[in-house]
This record gives sequence, C-alpha cells and structure tokens, in this order.
Amino acid sequence: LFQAVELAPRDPILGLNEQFNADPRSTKVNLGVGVYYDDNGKIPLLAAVHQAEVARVQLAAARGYLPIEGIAGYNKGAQELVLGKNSPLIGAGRVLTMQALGGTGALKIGADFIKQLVPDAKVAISDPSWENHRALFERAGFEVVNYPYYDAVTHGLNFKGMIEGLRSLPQKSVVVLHACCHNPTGVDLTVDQWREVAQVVKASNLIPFLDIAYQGFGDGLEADASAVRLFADLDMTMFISSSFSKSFSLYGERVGALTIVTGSQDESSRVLSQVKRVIRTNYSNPPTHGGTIVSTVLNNPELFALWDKELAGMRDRIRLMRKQLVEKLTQYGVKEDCSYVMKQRGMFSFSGMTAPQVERLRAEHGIYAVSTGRICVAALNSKNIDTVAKAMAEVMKA
Ligand code: PLP
Ligand code: TYF
Repeated sequence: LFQAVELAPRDPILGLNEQFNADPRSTKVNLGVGVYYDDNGKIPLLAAVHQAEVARVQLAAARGYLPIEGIAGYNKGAQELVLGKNSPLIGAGRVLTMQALGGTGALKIGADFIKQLVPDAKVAISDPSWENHRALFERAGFEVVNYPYYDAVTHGLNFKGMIEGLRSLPQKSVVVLHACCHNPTGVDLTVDQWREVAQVVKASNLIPFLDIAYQGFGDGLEADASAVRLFADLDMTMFISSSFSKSFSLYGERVGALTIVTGSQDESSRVLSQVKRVIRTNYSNPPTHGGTIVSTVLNNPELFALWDKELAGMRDRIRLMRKQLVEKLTQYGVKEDCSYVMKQRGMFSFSGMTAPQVERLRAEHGIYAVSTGRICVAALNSKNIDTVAKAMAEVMKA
C-alpha cells in the first residue's frame, strides 16, 4: 500500500522550526515562524486568558459535545469583532459565524463549502501570500492563481497591478485578501485603497474571502477591521476567516471562526445547514477549552478591556522593535534606506534580504529567517536585537 508513497516536502515555515530545534548553538534566534514572543523570548500567557481559564477550571464543568457550529457566545463575539457591534448586517440576520479549528480550519470549511457552490471557480491569492493559502485551496480542489501585490523595488504595494489583476479575473472567482497585517510582507492597503478594491471586487462579481489572522496587531481591534467593514458597507456577500491564535496567544488551542455574510435571513438558515454538513463530515464539532476561554473574554467587559490592553502592549512592542531594527541596521553600516520596515504592519517584515543572505544568516550566525527574506519582528527583543541587526547588516552589506 505505501511502497510508492513519496516523501512530501516540508512546510517552508514549520520545517524551519525543526531545523532550528536541532541547531546546538546557544546563540541561535528563530525569526522564522509567525509567533509573538515577549521581551523575554517567551510565548506569553495573557492575563485575560489566564483569568478566564482559572474561572473555567474552578467551575469544573462537564465536557459534553458542543453544537456543530460551536459556542453561541464565541460566534457572536467573533462576528462583532470583525463587523462591529452595531452592524446592520448582523441586525438583519445576514451573518453566520461558526467556531473553527484556527484560522486554517475556517479557511478550509469555507473552501469546501465554496467548492460545493462554484466548483469551477478560480481562487486568487496575493503574490506573495501565506504559503498555506495556495496549498489549502488546491487541496480543496481549486485552481489557484496570483494577483500582483508586492513591489520589491519600492518595498511597498503594487496597487495598480493589484487592481488590474483583480479586474482580469473571471466572474465568481474567489479573492483571498489579507484584511490587515499582510503575511508575509507586512505591506497593507490604505483605507482609500481598500475602498477601491472593494468596489472592483463588487463590480467584477468576485467572491471576497477576507482572512484576518492578526486583528489588533496593526492599529487596534477596530481600526484593523476597517477593510472588512468597507466590504460590509457595500452590501456584499462574503467569507471572513478569523484566527485568534496570535491575538489571544492560544496557538495550540485552535481558536478561529468562519463568518459568512449572506443576502438575507432566509439564505442564512439554508447556508448554515450546508456549512454544518461540511463541519459534521470533517470533525463533527469543535473542541471546548480554547473556545470557552475566548468566549469568556469576548463577553466579559472587564476581561475584554484587559485583553485589548494586552494586545496594545504586544503591538507597541513590535513597533519598538521595528524602529530599533531600522536604527541599528543603519548604525551597523547598511547604506540602503530601511525605513520601509517601520511602515510595514503586524508581525512580519519583508526585510529585503535575498535567499543567499538568509542562508548566510543561518549558517554563520544561527539566525533563522524564511528564505523569502521574511522575518518575524515579534521574535526580536531587547536582548537579541543588537546581535540580530549586526548579523543582518553583515550579510546585507556583502
Ligand atoms: N491566515 C494567515 C494569513 C496566517 O498568517 C495564519 C497563521 O497561522 C493563518 C491564517 C492561520 O491561523 P491559525 O494558526 O489560527 O490556523
Ligand atoms: O506564517 C506563519 O509563520 C504563521 C504560522 O503551515 C504558520 O502563520 C506557518 C505555516 C503553517 C501554519 C502556520
């Protein structure tokens, strides 16, 4: 049975972790995977999360099956985060949210459901995008194409190319958009650019799939949802995948949500029944622990305020690391203007390093980055930033 099975390639990012763990150097630094570390280099356990968790354990609640679509309070909280508490779409019964196994699970449930609706649709992802976008939609049976996004010359957005790319897609193509804090580049659209994109998506009759995995890491919970709200204002049907992995620092709990905006309340009930079937035939229903914690934080005003404050702390620390990295690169002799690193948002930066430079960084300095030059700025801290900047400058200058 397994004789002809070929060895699959490693995930380009998660594979780096394995290599990093096997590296014996005590000075090694992992800027590969997108995980937020605190200034001590640890994955934080947020105080809001901890309080919700303690309360849950004290309750000693039974662990029955959850409904197929998950915890009601979780889903309500998740949809209000992306669409806003006063969303008229929510009021009109046009919004459905299903608890999902991380942002990845939300994308896959959405992809499987779209496959049922428009089996021949093309799926367009940004060039570049999170690697798993292509893999996941291909696995779901779609042809995946790219729309232009990153401009390597300006280290910014190729907005004209993006708009033309979107305009040239066949009707009913799915367009996957990073709602904020683009992975891997850190390059985001302005609100005006988002408005134009939303208009093009609507006029071209495309299916928007907004992926929001870093809400709160750009400018704040509300500001980071502005792209989603612009699409909602245009009264479009759409898919939204949310991930709470980073924002709650609950990576291993698999907390995410799929939100679907339909055309009417009646559509909503039919769509829900079909998405529930997709979930049932995949994993039946979601797990309780992480979902209960997130639901508790989202629905308790005090815990919500505490969480919001902790998110701001993470966001500010990343900003500080960006600023110091730029200053230190210059200090260590990089002649090129690196201020683009400060304009990028979220956890990642397309640093401008080439694949051979990234390889030198790993081999000579034990500093791991993705071969595209992506670094996770959230892995920098007051103890390692100097060594990292010095090493980066050394490989970038040569
Ligand atoms: N979408 C993007 C753009 C991401 O960067 C990630 C990161 O992991 C995800 C989705 C998936 O999130 P999760 O880890 O919750 O599955
Ligand atoms: O881009 C990242 O680093 C995160 C984590 O298959 C991740 O999104 C990376 C690869 C992957 C799943 C998660």
